[in-house]
Amino acid sequence: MKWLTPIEEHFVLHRSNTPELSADEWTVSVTGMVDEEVELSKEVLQEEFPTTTVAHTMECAGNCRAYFDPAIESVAWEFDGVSTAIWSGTPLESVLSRYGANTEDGMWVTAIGGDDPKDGDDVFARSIPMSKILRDCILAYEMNDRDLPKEHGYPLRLIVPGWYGVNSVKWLNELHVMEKMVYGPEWDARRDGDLYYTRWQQERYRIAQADERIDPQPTVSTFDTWEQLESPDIDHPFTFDQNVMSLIGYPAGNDSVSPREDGCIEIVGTAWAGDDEVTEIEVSVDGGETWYDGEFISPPCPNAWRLFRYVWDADTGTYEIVSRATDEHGRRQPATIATPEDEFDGTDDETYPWNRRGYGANAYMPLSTTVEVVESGRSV
Ligand SMILES: Nc1nc2c(c(=O)[nH]1)N[C@H]1C(S)=C(S)[C@@H](COP(=O)(O)O)O[C@H]1N2
Ligand SMILES: [Mo]
Repeated sequence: MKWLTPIEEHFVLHRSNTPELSADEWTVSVTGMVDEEVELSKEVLQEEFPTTTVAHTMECAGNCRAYFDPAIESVAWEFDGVSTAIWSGTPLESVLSRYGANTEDGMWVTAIGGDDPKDGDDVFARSIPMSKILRDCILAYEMNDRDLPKEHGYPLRLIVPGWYGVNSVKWLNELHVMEKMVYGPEWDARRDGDLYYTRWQQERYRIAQADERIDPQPTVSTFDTWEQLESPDIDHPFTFDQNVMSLIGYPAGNDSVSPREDGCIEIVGTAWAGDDEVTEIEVSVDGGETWYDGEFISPPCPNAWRLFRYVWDADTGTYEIVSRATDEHGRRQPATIATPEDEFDGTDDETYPWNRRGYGANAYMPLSTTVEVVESGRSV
């Protein structure tokens, strides 16, 4: 298992056609509550602003959607909607401070994509709270030390480290500094009157049960997705910070494996917790009955996953292998995904809420794999 995902293996997802853009012509405008509205080219960003690098494990909010029952109509990710890359670009904080943006707590920055919608009239726009923008968001123009590839947002994209992929707007066109998130009639139909900016923030990518009406809202009292799920006062959480999660990479499902010379099998995987730290990893070889502590084998890195292993003294037989992680706040992956009949919309150790678009699932049991341990060939 690799810590860094090679670009060719990094998952790709967007809801429209990939636009054909040229870095020579493309600019990002900074608008809204700023002293001076400007248009910035990639060249200006590279030459006049500091450069910084962030690691980011990006997970699609729909990762693991394939495990919902009844099934959800959308990209049916199993567990492959997650990757780790190193992104380089301009810290957003430096741009906002140069142009006199209002960066008080409670402000938002709405990032607008330059997608090329085919038949829809929705503009891809996401609002990010100012506290997160100032902490670590960047305007990225490089990925793993190479020019950003077209499908990952060339020439410029927003990177929101540790948050679900949907927040990291590709082909970034505009950053609008505002007092609320993208909301209300003026954004439903902005400027030319027939472009809708609110759908991807207010209607999609919010966690809701089967038939509930989702009301648009100008703000939300906490940003961490798990905290929103836990809060009785928040109705339809926004998918911001990634929930604690883990995956086993070796052995892979339905494999037969033989132990090494010493009779052990090294189980290896990754664990992450968005922009929180992942602090504990446990491994089970009997489908979640008994748990053993795994050990992290890569150092902690903000906003990125950590590799872990568990050295398992394995006898021959059939086993069900699974892992579960806990974050720095003591929040642990739940066992299964609920059904709509459960009408469960909170959090506990047992179940993750079923929701109609299949967002945010971090249950471990759907990820368990059956492994056959065969003779090691070791001489007795
Ligand atoms: N402009 C734009 N940005 C976008 C999207 C999109 O449709 N348009 N999709 C988002 C979603 S849902 C995800 S999961 C990530 C995926 O980023 P990647 O393709 O670089 O992995 O991009 C996000 N940024
Ligand atoms: Mo996504």
